[in-house]
Amino acid sequence: MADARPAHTAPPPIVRREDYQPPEWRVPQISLELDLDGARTVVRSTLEIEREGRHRLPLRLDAKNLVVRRVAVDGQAVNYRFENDVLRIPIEGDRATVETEVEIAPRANTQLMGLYESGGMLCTQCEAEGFRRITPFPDRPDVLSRYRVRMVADRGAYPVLLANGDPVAQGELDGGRHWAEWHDPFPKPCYLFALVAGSLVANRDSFVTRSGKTVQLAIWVREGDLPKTEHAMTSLKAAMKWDEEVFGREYDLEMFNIVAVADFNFGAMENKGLNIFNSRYILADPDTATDADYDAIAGVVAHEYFHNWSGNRVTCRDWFQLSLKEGFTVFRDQQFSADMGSPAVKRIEDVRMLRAAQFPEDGGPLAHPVRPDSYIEISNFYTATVYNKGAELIRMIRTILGPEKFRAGCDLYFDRHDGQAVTCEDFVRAMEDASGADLSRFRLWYSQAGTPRVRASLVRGPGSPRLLLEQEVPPTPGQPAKQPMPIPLRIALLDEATGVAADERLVLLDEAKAEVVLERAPERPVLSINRDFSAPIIVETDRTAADLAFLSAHDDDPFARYEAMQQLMLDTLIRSVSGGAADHHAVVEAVRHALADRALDPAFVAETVLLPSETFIGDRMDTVDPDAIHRSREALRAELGRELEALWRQAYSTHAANRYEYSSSAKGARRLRSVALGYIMAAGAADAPVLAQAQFDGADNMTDRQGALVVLANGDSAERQAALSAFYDRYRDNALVLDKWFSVQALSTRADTPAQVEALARHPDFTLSNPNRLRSLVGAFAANQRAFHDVSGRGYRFLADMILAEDKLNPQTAARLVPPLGRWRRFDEQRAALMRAELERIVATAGLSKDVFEQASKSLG
Ligand code: B3K
Ligand code: ZN
Repeated sequence: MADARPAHTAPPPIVRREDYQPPEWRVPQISLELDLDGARTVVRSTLEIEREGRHRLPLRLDAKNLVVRRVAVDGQAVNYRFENDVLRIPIEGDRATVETEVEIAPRANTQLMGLYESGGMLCTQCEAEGFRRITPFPDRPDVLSRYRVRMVADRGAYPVLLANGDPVAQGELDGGRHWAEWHDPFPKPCYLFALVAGSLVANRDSFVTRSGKTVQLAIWVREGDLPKTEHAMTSLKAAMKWDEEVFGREYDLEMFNIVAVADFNFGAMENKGLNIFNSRYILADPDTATDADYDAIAGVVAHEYFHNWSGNRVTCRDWFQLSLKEGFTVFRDQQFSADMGSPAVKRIEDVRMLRAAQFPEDGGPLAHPVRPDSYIEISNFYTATVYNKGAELIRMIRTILGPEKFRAGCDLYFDRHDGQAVTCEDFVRAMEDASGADLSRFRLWYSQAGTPRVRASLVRGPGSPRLLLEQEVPPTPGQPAKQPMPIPLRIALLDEATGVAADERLVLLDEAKAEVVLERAPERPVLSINRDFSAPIIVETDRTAADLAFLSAHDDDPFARYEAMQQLMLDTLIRSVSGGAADHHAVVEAVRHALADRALDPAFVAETVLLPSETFIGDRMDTVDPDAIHRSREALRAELGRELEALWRQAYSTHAANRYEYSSSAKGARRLRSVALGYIMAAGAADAPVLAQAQFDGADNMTDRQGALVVLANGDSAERQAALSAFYDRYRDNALVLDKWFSVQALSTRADTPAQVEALARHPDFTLSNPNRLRSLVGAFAANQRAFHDVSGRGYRFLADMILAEDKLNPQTAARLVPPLGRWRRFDEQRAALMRAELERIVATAGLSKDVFEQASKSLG
């Protein structure tokens, strides 16, 4: 309960971007000595400090949950003040050596911030403000220091001792103890500090950089996990090479270490030279990881590696600038994954993710700009807006500038700011300076929240057709009125007679309204717009079902082709949810066409024949009716299943499982096969459960096995329970696979899912202390629209109970579960009242963390 707010106190303070002040003291050098032990660790630190500017202020060090044993300045004990988590130390001159000695208790650290224990090893997490839980320090990203770290520990319990940079010395001590010293030559902010101590083994490899330097690579895991590290290692080497080729960025230390830990608040952490990963983004073999897991591992390994330049060499001035490193690095990892596989499928996945996570955020009470203006707890701002919309901003800059000028802008940014802590503004200015472009209005994308809506209609002849565009940026909390944004729209006209695209161009819509005359138009033009999803917006057009069906079969831009199909499905579903006649004909024919088109990549077909999710359908409606959406979507699924059953069966057998192989084509085949199985099941075919059971039993890989399990778990065949039990028995000792077992049930489309989930929360393998397990059950359930929004309100009550229980252990992870309750405005009165009541119950709870307080109180807003 370390960070709990006492009941009935004033709300916690708000930090504002406009209040930024440069640091009063610099710390060019820090030496740390840690006497490591799970129960009690002693941390001695020596800071070389320098006064910045002309002021007489004391040295201000952040310190949280530390037992301070000694503070000395230039060797002399001093009188210091320690209140509200800040240590104030009077300093006479402009330079001094400040020593502190503190005690911490890693084993008692359930928040997983600072130094903590996971599975017997000790590891750290410092971003954003965890370093203050290890030692007193100016814990802000614009204080950059060179680190020397000496670790002392029992050799039996902690045979491996790792820290940032390169190892410089090690030795033995009496009593079975040993020590190791590491130096990191690159000045860094303290959020990039890391150490690991434990019983670990390494998968070792090396990489020769393009300038000929050999870098030693190691991925550290627990002994039995070594065979599962190959894919992560392959991905790391591919990422190192790609960053040299595409961005001209080389690695800079002699050594690059990655450590996998089981208990971790998010995906991974880019600590300089010592990345620490949630084990789910490292460990994979065909028996335990799906193709999606393999892709995620490659993406996250690359992301953390790319941070070495976009984040570490050039870092953030303050946490409001978080997207400077995160948006840019997500963009870089997306480009990497696109180059490693299918760019079309990757783009579809990224947009699906943006729509599932970011659009709802942008349209709800927690909406904030990519560069936020204020926060109570910065951990709450590691959001889809900062990350994924942030990546879309970088992509739009690239679209506007073109690839060559964009690359020149990146080069200038890295050259100009190497070793500095900078702002989003510095990034945009480097782009302008290198390209000559004027991005003044583009800056609105950083400051204005909300997803712009663009209405587009094509007015056909006489004469050249005209494209009428109109944009609107909705009000968001604190931003009632908006300026029009500069929106880059890739458009083309397709000739209805030939299917050929003409007059592809980039239109920059930067007024509220615009009219574009399209001169080189074909006779019967059909509009293709926001091609490749050139802007993160919602487009509304007056295209007919026939236009959309035509585009879904002919558009030469794969994303636009997928999008046309989605729009056709969405229009059909929304009409039927709103009580209109359910005319499924156009969708059935468009899907038939996609399945029959032999020229298409099976991975693309699998994406394009999937119906929009229930949540996405809800997002496009004025009031979400979860039950009606579920019914309409299931009805369309069933009809697609029945009408096209022969084609689904054909797709299923054409892509029949062969011996497992990890390749793009094998992945695409597995994906389409699982989608086809889902439709055969939806058709109600009598043999479908048997088919699924056979796939489940015969699978030689997790993708096929889980694919079959999902289909069975959604139904009520006799095979269902058998498969769930078999899966559990086979993987009960593998935490990452057991997470899948929980998720599959939490995401089930069955009517009894709320009750099943409540029961699973009492299962002996469920625990609040492991964030992966918590998310696998509770996070997945909250994403299951129909189950979570059960009209009884039991889903809301369950989630609130879980949030309150988790908050006592791990506020950061608890707070991430709040947003689904904040969507109450989108639902009918009865549900909205029930959701609000749970939020109110949360806010009224004594001892709530500021993390959960911020999310829950803003959600009521
Ligand atoms: N930078 C870390 C995220 C840290 C989250 C702190 N609450 C991982 C990443 O984005 O690469
Ligand atoms: Zn990142």
